[in-house]
Amino acid sequence: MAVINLKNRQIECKIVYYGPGRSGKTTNLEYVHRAFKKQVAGRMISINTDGDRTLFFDFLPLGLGRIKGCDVKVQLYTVPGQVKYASTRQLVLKGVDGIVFVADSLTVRREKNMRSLKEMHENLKRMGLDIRKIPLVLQFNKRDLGKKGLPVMSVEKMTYDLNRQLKVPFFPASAISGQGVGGTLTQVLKMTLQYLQQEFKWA
Ligand SMILES: Nc1nc2c(ncn2[C@@H]2O[C@H](COP(=O)(O)OP(=O)(O)OP(=O)(O)O)[C@@H](O)[C@H]2O)c(=O)[nH]1
Ligand SMILES: [Mg+2]
Repeated sequence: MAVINLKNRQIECKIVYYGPGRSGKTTNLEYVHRAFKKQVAGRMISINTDGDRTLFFDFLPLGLGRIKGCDVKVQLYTVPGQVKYASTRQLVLKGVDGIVFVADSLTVRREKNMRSLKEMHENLKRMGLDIRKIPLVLQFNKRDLGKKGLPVMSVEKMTYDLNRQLKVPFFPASAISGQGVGGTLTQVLKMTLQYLQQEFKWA
């Protein structure tokens, strides 16, 4: 839940990167941390990791400066994608204002993507949130692997699997090179701030 202080004209909101294990959520935040230095407002903190696996969450604070007269701060989080960390995912999702669902383009990860999206839907419902209302963007990550000869799904197939009902903005991406990372983040921020403006009429 965003913290909106109209008296001091300060807004703080929370964006969560959700998705199956190894889809590239932490890699997204690492790229943002490297490439958007001007907006990075503090250290990237990875709580409890095992190699490149997130066991609790990653956190990166951003400062967007003044938007419509308000000082806007954003907190980016990632969930741990491994199946066994279901309760941690619920915990990290608490108070979410906007979501990036990071799907893996590898064909072998098809089921995992769909299962994770379904779980996210259920977690949101449990928290009284509607997946069709919350600002949500899909990212089809690891597009580069197709060019390396690995079997990846077409954007059309991933759209059919994950977005035929939701119909939210989606971005092909390669988080490792940063392609599509900025576009994904910009879109979710735009949608989240618009949503908060409507909800809290701060503009
Ligand atoms: N080729 C390629 N590899 C990627 C890309 N994004 C991430 N990876 C690699 O995939 C592996 C998993 O990436 P992470 O960012 O740790 O994945 P995660 O979603 O945070 O995984 P969990 O923390 O287990 O949920 C790492 O070895 C990354 O380097 C990409 O766009 N292309
Ligand atoms: Mg991670």
